[in-house]
Amino acid sequence: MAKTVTEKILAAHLVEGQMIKGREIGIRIDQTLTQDATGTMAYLEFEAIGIPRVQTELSVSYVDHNLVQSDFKNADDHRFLQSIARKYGLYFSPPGNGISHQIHLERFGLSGKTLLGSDSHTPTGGGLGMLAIGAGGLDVAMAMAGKPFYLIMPKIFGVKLTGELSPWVSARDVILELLRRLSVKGGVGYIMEYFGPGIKELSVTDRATITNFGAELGATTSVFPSDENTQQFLVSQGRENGWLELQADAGAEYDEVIEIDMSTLEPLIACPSSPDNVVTVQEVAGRPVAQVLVGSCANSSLRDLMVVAKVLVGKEVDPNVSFEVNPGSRQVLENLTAQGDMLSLIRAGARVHQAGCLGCIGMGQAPATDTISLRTFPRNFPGRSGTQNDQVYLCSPEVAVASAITGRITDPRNLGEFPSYSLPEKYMTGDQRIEAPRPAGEEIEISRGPNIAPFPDFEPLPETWQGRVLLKVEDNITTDHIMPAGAKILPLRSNIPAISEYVFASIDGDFVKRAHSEANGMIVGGDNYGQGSSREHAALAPRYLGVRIKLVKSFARIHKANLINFGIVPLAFADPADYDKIQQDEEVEIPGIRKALEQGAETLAIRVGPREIQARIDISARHREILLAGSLLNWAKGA
Ligand code: MIC
Ligand code: SF4
Repeated sequence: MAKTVTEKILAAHLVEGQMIKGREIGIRIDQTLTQDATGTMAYLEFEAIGIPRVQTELSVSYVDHNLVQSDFKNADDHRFLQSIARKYGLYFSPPGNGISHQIHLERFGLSGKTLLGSDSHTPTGGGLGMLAIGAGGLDVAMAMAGKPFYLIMPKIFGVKLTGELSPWVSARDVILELLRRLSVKGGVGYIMEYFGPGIKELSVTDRATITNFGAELGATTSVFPSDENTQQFLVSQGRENGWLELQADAGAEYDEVIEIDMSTLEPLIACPSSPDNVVTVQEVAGRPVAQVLVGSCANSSLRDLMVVAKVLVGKEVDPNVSFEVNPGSRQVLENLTAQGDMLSLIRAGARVHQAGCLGCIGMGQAPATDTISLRTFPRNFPGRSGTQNDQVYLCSPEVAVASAITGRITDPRNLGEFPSYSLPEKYMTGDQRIEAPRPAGEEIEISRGPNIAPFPDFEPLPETWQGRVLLKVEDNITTDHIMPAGAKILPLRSNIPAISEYVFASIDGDFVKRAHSEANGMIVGGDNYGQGSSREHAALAPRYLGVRIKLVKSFARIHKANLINFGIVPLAFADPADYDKIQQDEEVEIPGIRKALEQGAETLAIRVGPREIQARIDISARHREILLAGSLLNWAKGA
């Protein structure tokens, strides 16, 4: 039977189950990546599993998120991660080297391979034709231990690209158009697979912008075929030996198909405060901007920064704008400098930072009160920038630089002719700071700072669960709402008791107090609950506070998996209208919950005072065992 690229990669890695849509499958993972903000916990979990060395073909630990060292905590974590990498046979990329996804694309990603990363933007690797999936840290720890990664066999959404992009319109506009049409829920349950004559117009880094931002569709991942452009990229990286052609067979079938004629696209922008709040730049042009940030795993490749630099030759940014450049990687910085483009950026007034995530996760670069910040980043969820009531817009590097020059949101087509640029045939690869795995058997002491708290113990599921609704929230709640990030909270990622004091801080300042006063808690939510990041702290910290049940209209994929991993039962309203029948502070009981899970029940009755609500429990047999054991770690240890 004719196969899609997705089906080919999945079939080559299938170790459990059958590739029937909607059923659970287990796949072999070739490569893993972690970043520091999720990595510390992932390696504590890996240590708890007790395997002496990583079992993958290649695993990399990156430090890119927690770069501000306002006290010992982040620096301690960096040293912890380095010592772990040395002990367990991983590559280690130290702070200043750049963003995991950009470096992985440049130096490690390979067509046809599977990559599991403890970061939701891992699908960036799909630009190279690999199946790159974001997951919670514990799932990545299991993959490093050589265990399969389990997922629900997704449907495949074919995205047919035709036509050519006009000057000043770029890859970011392609994926903004998809967000505009499909919304932040449009990709849930799907892998997005790109095909059609238009793809040859896109370089690997353009494709990576698309697969990266595709995470905001809620998709499991996104993937491009591997073709001559892929080969050319690997040649430029000195990695031509790793090239493998990978195309969908003629006649391959997709569950859905959507077509984008790229020649009809114009510059687009996502308005505050959701990546799918997309309009044309023309519609919002003229609004004054105070900050323009170019960077992030979505748009900080050499191509993106070169275009910005070329536009700025002989120009200056508006004096009312803080124009900041966050390079994606040390390699990007080296090449930019070698080509002379760095000079144009500095002369034009750019604040050039070290390579890393920085303001994208509120690690500095918070915008001023009541001002507009334009960013080439993937997310503009409320308050994520570090400023309350922020007004963050997401756009292409072209729109960003045009607006930095004028001080207002500007359609870049007003700037006249698009500058010419050429990418090097061979990049300077800048690998000297990536530490290769140490040989097995070396005596390595793990460096553990005082901020690293032991992993909490979680008890098995009780026979009957009784508790209170601690919070009721709306649709599209993000993990940034549940477990905020930013320069103050991120350093607590390796200390669950400390970080749990900030759960739901931006939504309800009394939540933690209420949770402490109740033994057992439940959260009620709307659609697409837990969208956004892969941070397992959004499950771990509420669990630590006694939350054992989440009842919502629907879940985002990674968050649901994280809930199960930490023993929180993910329930969905059998009738979404029942959302109105349960209120915050009500007492709730689920009689016989343990037995129901043991017996494979697909619905559960929830008693809310005198009423009863039916909830669906849509999980695999393996998930049931994990929930009964109280957590994936308990289950894996045979508890
Ligand atoms: C994000 O972009 O939200 C993050 C920060 O990279 C997260 C990971 C985290 O919370 O550490 C993600 O995308 O998974
Ligand atoms: Fe880093 Fe932002 Fe990318 Fe997350 S989205 S990995 S914070 S650059």
